[in-house]
Amino acid sequence: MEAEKILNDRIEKATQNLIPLEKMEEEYAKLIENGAKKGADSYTYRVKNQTPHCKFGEEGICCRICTMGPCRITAKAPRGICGCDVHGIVARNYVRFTAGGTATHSDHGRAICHTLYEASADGNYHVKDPEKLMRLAKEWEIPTEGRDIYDIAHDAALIGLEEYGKPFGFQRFIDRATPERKETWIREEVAPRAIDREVSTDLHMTHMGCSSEAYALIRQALRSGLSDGWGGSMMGTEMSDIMFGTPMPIDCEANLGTIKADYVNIMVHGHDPSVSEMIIYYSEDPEMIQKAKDLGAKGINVVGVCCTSNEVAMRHGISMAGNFLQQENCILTGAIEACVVDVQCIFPALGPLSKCFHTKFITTSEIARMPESQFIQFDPHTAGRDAKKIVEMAVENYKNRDKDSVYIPDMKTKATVGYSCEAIVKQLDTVTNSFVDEIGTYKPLVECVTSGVLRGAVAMVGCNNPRVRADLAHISLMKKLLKNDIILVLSGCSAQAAAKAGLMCKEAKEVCGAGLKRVCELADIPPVLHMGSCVDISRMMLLVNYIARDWGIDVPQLPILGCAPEWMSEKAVSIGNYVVATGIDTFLGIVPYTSGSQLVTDILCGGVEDGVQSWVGAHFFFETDIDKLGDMMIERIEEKRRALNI
Ligand code: BF8
Ligand code: SF4
Repeated sequence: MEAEKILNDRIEKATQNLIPLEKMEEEYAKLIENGAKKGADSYTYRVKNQTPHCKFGEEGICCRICTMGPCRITAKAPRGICGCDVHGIVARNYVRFTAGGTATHSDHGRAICHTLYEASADGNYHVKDPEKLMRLAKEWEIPTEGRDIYDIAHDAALIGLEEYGKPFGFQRFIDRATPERKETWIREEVAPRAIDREVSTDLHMTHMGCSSEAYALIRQALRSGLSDGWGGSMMGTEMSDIMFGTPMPIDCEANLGTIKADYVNIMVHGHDPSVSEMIIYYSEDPEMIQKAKDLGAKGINVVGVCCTSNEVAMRHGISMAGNFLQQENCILTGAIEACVVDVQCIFPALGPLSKCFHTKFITTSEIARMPESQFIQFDPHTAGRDAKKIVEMAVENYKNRDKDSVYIPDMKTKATVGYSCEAIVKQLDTVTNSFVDEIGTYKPLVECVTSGVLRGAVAMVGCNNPRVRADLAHISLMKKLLKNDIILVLSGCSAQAAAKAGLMCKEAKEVCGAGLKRVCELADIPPVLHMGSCVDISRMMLLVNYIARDWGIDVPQLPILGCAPEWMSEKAVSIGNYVVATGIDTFLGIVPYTSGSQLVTDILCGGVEDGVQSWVGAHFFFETDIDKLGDMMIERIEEKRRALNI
């Protein structure tokens, strides 16, 4: 009786935390309607104006890389003016799309290295995880004996920066992969060299009159992706952990209900934690809080959007107001005093939108300059002063809020976030207590999979995209996989989709199959593990390689898949390339601009003998029917299990 009561209580608690998508959509529609009265635009209106999309663009068959064009491939015109065929054009476009993503993630990593280079005991930025720094120093053979921690940090930052342009060899981080992966990459000529070199090679190969052979181009797309996942992104993750702390499980809240009516609200949005960390620091400054109180607010509330949200949630428990397609909704509440952005995934719409309210839209990076914003350039030397100024501006702006036009939907869920590799190992240690080496052991997890208690794992990542109902693909897929005892690791906007729906809390075990539920109880974890922002997909790559090491099999044999059901950005294609090249089958719910070439599709999706499958042991799957995509993933996991005789 008692057990039954406990179970009922749990289910009740879990369902309270699960907000149905329909309820969320009703609230978003209300916000858009209220906003329209103030002249606010919304992506939902703009989508209508842009539909139907250009078919040539969608299929990737338009080439505009020289001014003899643009050339568009049709039945009547099967070649461009230079003679390039459709496969060359589609593959070149694919490489250029990848280059955008690789450059973006990697430049983020570079910026973090620069910040670490400027860190000092009495400066704006510090070393918060000296142990991680020491591990990296050992890996990179940086002398540590008797040296000041900041001297070691500067050496690490410098070596990190040199990875971008070193003239010879491969990227250092590929030594972290299993020997089999490294050998495969070198054998297949996709091992990444200097990070910037791969982006240059992308652009050089795709210049007019260079490569037009699809196989060679797709190979380069993989190499470019690898220079992101095992280069620039990993650099971003590593140096951020050293400076801001390696994430450990922490509770937070999610969705628009985390914006507080009687507080000064500051929304941090973008990707680079160097900005948001400083804003948080000053939002906790007693002088600032007193100022807010003097103006009638109860205090200062910081909320996050997009990957910045992941960065600050997993290190400080800051609320996740939402993901990519939620950014306008936040401003539409009328309760945001300042929207502070750094780089990537920021709608240019936010400038004009903020003008419909009292919101100050503040840009902070020369990389992301936007009309109708106030630009305050962030720099490691002046970051403290600038952040203080921004927080002060937000506080003072509270008095300009039109309280009658505030509408904050009453939607808020609990989430537990911050499962870095270090955190996962620590959690597993509580189950087995078996210290092996500095990396730790994932053997208990392997045992759960080999015994069949867990069927496998899926890394679900990526954006929202108005091509599908926002979050629907994420949430429905997650529920389906959880029910089938497949554990999930999440990052990027997929993570916030889960958190908003209430799937990222421990009570969500109630929606899982019996095996996964048992694992969650034993290890005291949610069934959906938050691993961070999009650059933190590098954490997932390490996790998968460590699991392969502890299992004693190759990565492509693992019943582990990648999935991006609602992706939209160039970064996502770069990610897809390195996830596949790491040996992990990757399932996409949005088709890249490749459908114009059957050959390119086949090379990517295992349809030809000589393609990514034969090169790296994994391939892409494209399927826009999300239910079908879920079935395909479950079947693929079972297929891998059968091959392993488990
Ligand atoms: O890098 S998941 S919408 S926020 S691109 Fe952007 Fe996509 Fe979100 Fe982070 Ni990743
Ligand atoms: Fe046309 Fe060739 Fe120039 Fe492309 S490179 S625009 S296909 S002529």
